[in-house]
Amino acid sequence: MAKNQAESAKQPGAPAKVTFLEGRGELPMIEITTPWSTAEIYLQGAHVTHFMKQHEPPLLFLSQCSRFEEGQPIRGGIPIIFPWFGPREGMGAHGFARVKAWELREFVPEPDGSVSVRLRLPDYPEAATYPPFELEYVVKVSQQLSLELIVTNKSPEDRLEFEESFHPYFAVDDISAVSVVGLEGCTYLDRVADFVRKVETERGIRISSEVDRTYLNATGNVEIHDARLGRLIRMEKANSASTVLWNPWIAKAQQLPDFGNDEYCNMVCVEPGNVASNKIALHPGESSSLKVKLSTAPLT
Ligand code: TA6
Repeated sequence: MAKNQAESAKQPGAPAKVTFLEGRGELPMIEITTPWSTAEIYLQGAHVTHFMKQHEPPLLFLSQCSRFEEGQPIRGGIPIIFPWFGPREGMGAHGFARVKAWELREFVPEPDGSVSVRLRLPDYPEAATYPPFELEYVVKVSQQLSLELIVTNKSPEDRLEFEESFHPYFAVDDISAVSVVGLEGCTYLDRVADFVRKVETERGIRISSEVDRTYLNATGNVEIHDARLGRLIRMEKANSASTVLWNPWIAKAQQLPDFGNDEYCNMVCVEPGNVASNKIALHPGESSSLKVKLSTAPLT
């Protein structure tokens, strides 16, 4: 590419580039390039596996050991959790939306060079035990990464009850130099202590062992301060009452077949959603919209 073309491509306003290709494991994938960033979305699970601003390290962690097989969860990126959170007898953890193929509905390149991709979960047998619903997902790629999960109860008479969450794996340089800010004062269920209810007392939460906490009625925004990288990751959320914080640490990392033994050092999950007592119930015809905007800034 000639220099002037390269420069024009970097100026806001150059059209976004959207490419459809076979990704890892020959799974269909959408590759997106904007004037500010690149992103990748696999149709399996409508899974955002990559987002990176120019001149920055990737925002998202993706395990070197992740599977890329039909029907298997991808380890890393941003799994979509629906219609249940956590384990369920005889079924995969975190619902079926993340392991099924989604349909691409449309992609809309904007004049400023950003692009929005809309995907839909087709009807699958796994949904048979739920009232009829529509599940759509909109991913907007620009200098930030904006996500919206839209659930509509299509039943004429039944309530639709579900849990939902984004499950982003954020990339960090070294977990020992990371603090998570924004959950102080919130009540949480501590999974590593038999789901005992506790209150968060730390303004900046540091992680030095397995952490698996479901913060309830936690509607506030959260920041991840990465002192080694000098980066602040900001998670602004709307219509989300719960936030889960997870790092597997050493023992759990060794138990996960699709996760490297030492990869716990380079990731933290901060998961905006509506789970546990914050789960959602929609009346017939009602819709919900879980929104999150992910951005980065220098950590000053
Ligand atoms: O979000 C926290 C959590 O529920 C942890 O308990 C751990 O199981 C993590 O999700 C990963 O779940 P997965 O099903 O992707 O292995």
